[in-house]
Amino acid sequence: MNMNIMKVDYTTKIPNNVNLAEDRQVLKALEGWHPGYIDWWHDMGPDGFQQSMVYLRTAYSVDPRGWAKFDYVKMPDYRWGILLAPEEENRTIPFGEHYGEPAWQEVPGEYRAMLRRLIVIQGDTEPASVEQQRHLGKTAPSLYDMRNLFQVNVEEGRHLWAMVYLLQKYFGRDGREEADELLRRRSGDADSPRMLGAFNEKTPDWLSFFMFTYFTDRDGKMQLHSLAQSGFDPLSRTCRFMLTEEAHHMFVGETGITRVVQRTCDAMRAAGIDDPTDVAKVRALGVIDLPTIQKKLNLHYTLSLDLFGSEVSTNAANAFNAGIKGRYHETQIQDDHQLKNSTYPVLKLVDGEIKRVDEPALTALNMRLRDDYTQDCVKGLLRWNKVISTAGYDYKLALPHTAFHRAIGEFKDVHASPEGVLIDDATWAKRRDDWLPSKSDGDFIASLMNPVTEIGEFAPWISPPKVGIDNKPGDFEYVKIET
Ligand code: BYC
Repeated sequence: MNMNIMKVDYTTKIPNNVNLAEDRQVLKALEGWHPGYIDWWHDMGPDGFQQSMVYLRTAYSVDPRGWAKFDYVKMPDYRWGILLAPEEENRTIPFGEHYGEPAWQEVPGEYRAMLRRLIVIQGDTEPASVEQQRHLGKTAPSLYDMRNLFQVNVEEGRHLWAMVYLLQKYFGRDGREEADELLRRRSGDADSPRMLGAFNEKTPDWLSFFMFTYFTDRDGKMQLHSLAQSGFDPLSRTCRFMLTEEAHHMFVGETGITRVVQRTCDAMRAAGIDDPTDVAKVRALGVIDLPTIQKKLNLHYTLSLDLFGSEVSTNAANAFNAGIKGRYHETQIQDDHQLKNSTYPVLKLVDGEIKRVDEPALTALNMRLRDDYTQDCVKGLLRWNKVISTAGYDYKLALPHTAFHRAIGEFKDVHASPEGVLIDDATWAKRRDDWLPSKSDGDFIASLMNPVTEIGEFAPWISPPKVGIDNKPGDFEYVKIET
């Protein structure tokens, strides 16, 4: 393997392993974009704490055996850089009409618009999530959690850089314009919102943050995996490295929810509560009751399902045929990688009933990726339910049916219960607050969001983690707060 690509050049203003120093035009474009990025970070990045020293990891190499270093750094001084996974020698396009041809090192003219659209959509989600999470530092349940939030935030910033590099290097003037637009749109803005639904929602509290990093970052994982298969090699290499960082974000979500569930179960046990659905009694203990956790889960899971687009999609078919966006673990699938004659079962609304219908596999790619996603989601639920059953409670968190609470695809115009029973508007209106967080659920959670900034201390609604970041001890000062 080429060792130069493993190491990252940190002597330049923009750290990179793509030899930017000799790519004057792109370097100039990126240096031109940099001040706007820093302005955006100050305006829309974490609110407060910008002068605090945060114990962050920074990617120093793309070697999977050791790529990051931990150290105290002020967030605005974080070294955002361009990191691509090493080039695979003689890589070929692993699917679609160009199956088996050498991977492209330049953008193929005929697919330029399609590629640019996917890169822009991917890029748009990264700053969006930072904007959604910008107020959370102020209510962090511990310095450990605060540090994890900021780690996620700086890395989403880096993922924006990754997409902006592709736009500026491979798409000329319109790439530069798109790069500027990525700094102009704002999550939730009425005139200039972010592109995808879930990224315009609020992340009002830390339970939402954990749900978001569990469910929505996991959509990111699936989409990045699909793009990592791309015949456009620079995109593939960028996404492969992004996935390394992404893993930590989902860890934050999974362990965050585990710790909330753990704390709730511990508190219920200590108080001698046998019925976990006795919401008022559980809330009186100052912890989040399991039914409310289920509602938050319902919300974030379904918002994330919408991110996969329509179940049946010609966009998805075209991107696959073109060799631009593949399937999850494409190279490990045993088939023709062209989907010429195969079908895939899709849940559809047929004569007012939810039915499984075989569709051409090519147009059903979004559904397939979403199914892979759902399977991946289940793992966390097993873990959380284990905590609940170990505590002796007969209560199970569950993923709602895919027809429930949808804004995109087959079920966007109907209402269904979490079990997948179709219901009319009046029933929906009556039951909505039983299934999704209500205003009063939000107010209750908000009442618990009191910051805890003493070293080694945790808010009373969440358990401490089992291990520290970088194996640090429980009394480690993850953030040295400077106001
Ligand atoms: N909201 O054929 P359709 C991440 C639009 S997350 C609004 O159904 P397609 C991260 C669609 O654009 C991963 N609009 O779907 C996580 C199209 O509009 P146009 C981000 C939507 O195109 C946490 C029309 O509906 N990456 O990284 O097959 C923190 C018909 O489209 C939505 C990607 O998404 C929606 N939810 O699939 C930080 C990868 N869904 O063009 C980061 C790139 C659909 O006709 N994106 N529409 O006007 C894609 O692969 C696809 O564009 C999509 C949609 C999966 C998003």
